[in-house]
Amino acid sequence: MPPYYEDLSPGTGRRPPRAAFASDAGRLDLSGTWLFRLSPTAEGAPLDFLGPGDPGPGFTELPVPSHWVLHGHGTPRYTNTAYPFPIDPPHVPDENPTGDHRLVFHLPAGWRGPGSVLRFEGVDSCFRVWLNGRSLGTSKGSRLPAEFDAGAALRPGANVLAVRVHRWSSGSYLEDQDMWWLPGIFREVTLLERPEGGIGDFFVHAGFDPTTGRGTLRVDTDAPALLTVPELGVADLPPGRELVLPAVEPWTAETPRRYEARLATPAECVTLHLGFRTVSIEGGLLRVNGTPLLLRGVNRHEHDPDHGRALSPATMREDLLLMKRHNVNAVRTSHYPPHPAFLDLCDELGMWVVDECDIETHGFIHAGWRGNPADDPAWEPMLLDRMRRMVERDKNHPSVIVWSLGNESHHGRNFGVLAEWTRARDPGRPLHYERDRSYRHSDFYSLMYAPVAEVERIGRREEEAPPETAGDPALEERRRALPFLLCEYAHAMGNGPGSLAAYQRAFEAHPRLQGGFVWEWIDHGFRRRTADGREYFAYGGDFGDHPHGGNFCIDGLVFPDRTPSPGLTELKKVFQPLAMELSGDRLRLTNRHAFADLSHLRLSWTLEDEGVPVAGGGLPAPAVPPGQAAEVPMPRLPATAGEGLLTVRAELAADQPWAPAGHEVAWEQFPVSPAPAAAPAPPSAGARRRGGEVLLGGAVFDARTGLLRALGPLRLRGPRLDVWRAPTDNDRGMGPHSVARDWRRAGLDRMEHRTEAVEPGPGGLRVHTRVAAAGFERALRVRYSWSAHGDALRLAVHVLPEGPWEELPLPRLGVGLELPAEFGHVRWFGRGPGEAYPDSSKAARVGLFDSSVAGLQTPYVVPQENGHRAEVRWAEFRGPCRLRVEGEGHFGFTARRWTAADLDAAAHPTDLVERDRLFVNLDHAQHGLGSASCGPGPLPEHRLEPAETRFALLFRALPAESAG
Ligand code: IPT
Repeated sequence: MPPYYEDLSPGTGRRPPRAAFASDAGRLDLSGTWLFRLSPTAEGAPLDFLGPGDPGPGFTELPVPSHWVLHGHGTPRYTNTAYPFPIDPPHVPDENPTGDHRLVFHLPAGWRGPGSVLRFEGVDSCFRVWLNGRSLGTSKGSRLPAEFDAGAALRPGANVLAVRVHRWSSGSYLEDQDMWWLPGIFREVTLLERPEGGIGDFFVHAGFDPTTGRGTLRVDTDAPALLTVPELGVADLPPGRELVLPAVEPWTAETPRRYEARLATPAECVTLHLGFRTVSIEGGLLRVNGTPLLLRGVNRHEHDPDHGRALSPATMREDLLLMKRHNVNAVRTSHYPPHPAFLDLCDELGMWVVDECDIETHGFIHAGWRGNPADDPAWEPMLLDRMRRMVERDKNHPSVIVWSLGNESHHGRNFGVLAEWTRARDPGRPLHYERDRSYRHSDFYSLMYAPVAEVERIGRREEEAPPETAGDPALEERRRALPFLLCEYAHAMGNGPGSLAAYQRAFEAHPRLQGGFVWEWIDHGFRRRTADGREYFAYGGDFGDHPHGGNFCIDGLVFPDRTPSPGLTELKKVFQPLAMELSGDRLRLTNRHAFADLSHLRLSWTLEDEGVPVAGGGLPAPAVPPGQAAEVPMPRLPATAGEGLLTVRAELAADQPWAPAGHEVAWEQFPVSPAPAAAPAPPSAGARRRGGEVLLGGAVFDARTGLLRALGPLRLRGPRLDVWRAPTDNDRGMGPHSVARDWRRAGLDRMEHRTEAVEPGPGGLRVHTRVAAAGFERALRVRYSWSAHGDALRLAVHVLPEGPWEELPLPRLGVGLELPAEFGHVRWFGRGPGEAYPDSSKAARVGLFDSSVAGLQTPYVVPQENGHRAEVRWAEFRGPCRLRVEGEGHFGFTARRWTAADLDAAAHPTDLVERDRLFVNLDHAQHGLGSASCGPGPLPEHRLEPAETRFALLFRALPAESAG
């Protein structure tokens, strides 16, 4: 007989799964300080802590819930697909860290002991439990509840609860999600009174018929319990009887209307919140209350930089508030059922939820999928147990609209068993499973990381049949009729993702595309400190863990501490549920909500002249119905002297549970008058040599290299061509997509400059150079043409690629220069306030901005190219004097105290050491971001192909601005 942690039973001694609910029966939260001891193996751990006497040696204190590896006992381990132990199912290595937990608790006076239940909300990965020395049972399935009968073992007064937790178990084979392996009792443990005649389980069915406005209500329960909904006048509805309510307000994620209800027997009363809604798939579309949905979703793992998956209620709420404030309307609970309180919050605040089962066997890919538990009948009970525990626990949540069978487990018969059971148990929710490309067990056609072009093809119903259905017309016909979801897309690793707007355009253009879920919500980094106390976030390998998946877990829209990344800011803009278009003096408003009209928003406008507000006011906000459009007249705008931009903002008119009044939901910017064309002044001076220098107006150049050395009082190292950027995670890419590897092979990180000619003349200075990498003939010929125009110095750059450059985009194309260290501030007119790249620029509006150099940096957990400000008209770099740069046409800039090579070499932001100057890049263009760290690279239009290029910049050294 194998030990319980290696057998194929999901557990022993457990009670049947049931709904999570709150009642007036006694509930004792056993969270707090427990005793803990770690043993290196399961076999060698003594059972000396079960009884009332002192436990054996080696125990220290540990908070519960927690993961012991985050409290100094062993280390967290991160792997993506690889199992951190040999593929030898269902066995695990002898080295199986085993944590013994012990708590003495006191039963409150008056506790109704018989029938009491011990409930564990989540224990990773397998455990056995004893109460007062009596074994109650065992369980596997880390992110799912387990209940044990405790009544017979319970005593008045002091009770000894002992829990032995094994880091590895047969269950671990089903838990190969791309995340940290974090053992422990990481969710609450409670003791529940189960009064005789109380309520064991119930299933509320609260439907809504949009054509009549009627609600239907039925509760199935194992007790003779009666349902009362005071607000609806429902009193004592018996189980199993369906009631039709003439008028109810439906629940939707946009309008999360709930009705408080009581389900009661004489012995117990449960409080619940009903949400009336009906989920269906009709006409090939996922609908709620008859209306098709567009899911603007994210994949959410549970992660906290200090506590791992032991999340506080405040952190769960913070996630939801952040999501709602960024126009996210859907969550896929990748890849396991979340803490049950999270779903309560989704019901309350409004969120569409795809609830995913705790099943992933991804590591079998490294064994050619041989022995995959998903396809082995011997594993069926364990898989089915997980599905049942999820469905039973979460079935009463209106927010849960789809059940997902799991993630990345290839395919197999057991999914058929799960699907069949679930359909029978809950016909009211469709099923999702992505990896079985026959989709026989899924009600969605679903993919991950498909490129925009493929998604569009699917939208037009022009996709090819997957091989799994190609030979089976009936199956293929079924698949073709399914609604489409991208269960993962836009890999938000490091700087990125790009192309969010392009995906959204596709989703909005084709009804069959019902949206998707960005991968992923949060960077799974752990807070650590350097020896000298500076904080950083650790990732795979930083704990000496091996094998490890490096920083592949740092792929979220928020940083580990939940600071929104630029990617989330971009997502908010792209997801905004209100589209605005200006045509003439009319503003067209398209309401992209599915259920809410626009009456919760108020509109305002601002006219800016060269970034300075000159006029503004409110606008009437019509209550445009969901999915419809209306026009409002715009006031007559005054003329602007310079570039005029109109910005229209929509903000919350009143406080919402998820954001205060004034929170900006949507905005749009419209150019209303172009920048006046400045007639180029004729050159005011010629260039002449003086010793080793060339003088031109107020500028001094090195006569040998042609580089600018001084401009008036300002000493600098002159601009010269720069094509390199510190590769982003998306540049590094995964698999075949590594453009960064191509760049390095081509030597773009080590370009050398050869000055061919420095030619002063009456019209200015011409410098000819050839820029190329050692070992290669391909080059960029660069001509710098400098001319003086009063106090301004103009630089026109001409770049001509030479030799074979095929298929090799440039990271960036522009010039780099160095300023003295005292330059620490930038003011600019262009896109801001945040960074922007060609395929991630919607969130940055055009305006006048100001930042310290430190404030320009985005602290990606792994340093990489960042902080680029785009479509800049002019910028002033400020120090003892000002260097003003104006573009003839727009340019971009970065300014930092380290080089691209420094950024490239750093593993954590704390590795970056400030140098003695400011490194400024003035870019004509940057390569897009894409999301090739797992998925497609930038779209063709956002690739920076080498081509003959001309751009021009105007430089001025100006005195520092006087205060005030
Ligand atoms: C997909 C996984 O489902 C997800 O958990 C995560 O690992 C993501 O990739 C990458 O971060 S798997 C897919 C790339 C085959």
